[in-house]
Amino acid sequence: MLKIWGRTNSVNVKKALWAAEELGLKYQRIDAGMQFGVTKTPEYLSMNPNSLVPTIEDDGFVLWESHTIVRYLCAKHGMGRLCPADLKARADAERWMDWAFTFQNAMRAVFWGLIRTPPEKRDHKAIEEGRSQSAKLLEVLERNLEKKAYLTGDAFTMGDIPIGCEVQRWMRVPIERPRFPGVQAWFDRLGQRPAFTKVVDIPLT
Ligand SMILES: N[C@@H](CCC(=O)N[C@@H](CS)C(=O)NCC(=O)O)C(=O)O
Repeated sequence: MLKIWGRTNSVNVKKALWAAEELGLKYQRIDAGMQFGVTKTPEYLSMNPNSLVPTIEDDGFVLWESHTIVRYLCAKHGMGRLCPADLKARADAERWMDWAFTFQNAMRAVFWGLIRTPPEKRDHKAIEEGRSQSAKLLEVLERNLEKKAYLTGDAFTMGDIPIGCEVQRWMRVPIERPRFPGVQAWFDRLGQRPAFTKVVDIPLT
């Protein structure tokens, strides 16, 4: 059975879990990272020398890097659906997957500052810079979603998964959010997917 190592509150672990859930895969999740440790053990380091989560093992094949895991699972189990079969449509989805890390970088100070740092230690300047940089990036997403239901068109694909996890953090942190009607409508659509509500849209910790 597919194994997925990683704590459920990690944005990058959520991507692997969401893909597995959308694909209806049976999997075993093993807690790892932060308070659970595990990632510094020799066994784990032999699978993932970065000492980070997520890592998966599928029939003896070990893989790390969350977006690559999503690509792999979708290509293996969802070709022509979650993984577009057409090369250009697939590249379009993959472009948004990679862009999700651009957005993650902008959001880092916001998420860590407001969710994982006690109020007296917060760097409010860094939080505001991250918020404003993230809002600027969302203008790009908004332009793409103005006339589309999902990132690459009418259908949900793997292109929606990484950025869906990143935008969930933006939507749930206590900040001022400019109005982005296209992004909001897309996020509401994601909220109708049982897999999203099960493993992604859980309280931020
Ligand atoms: N690019 C890597 C980044 C992985 C990463 O930074 N994971 C974080 C959690 S989101 C981590 O392992 N942090 C240390 C920990 O949880 O102990 C990926 O997408 O898989």
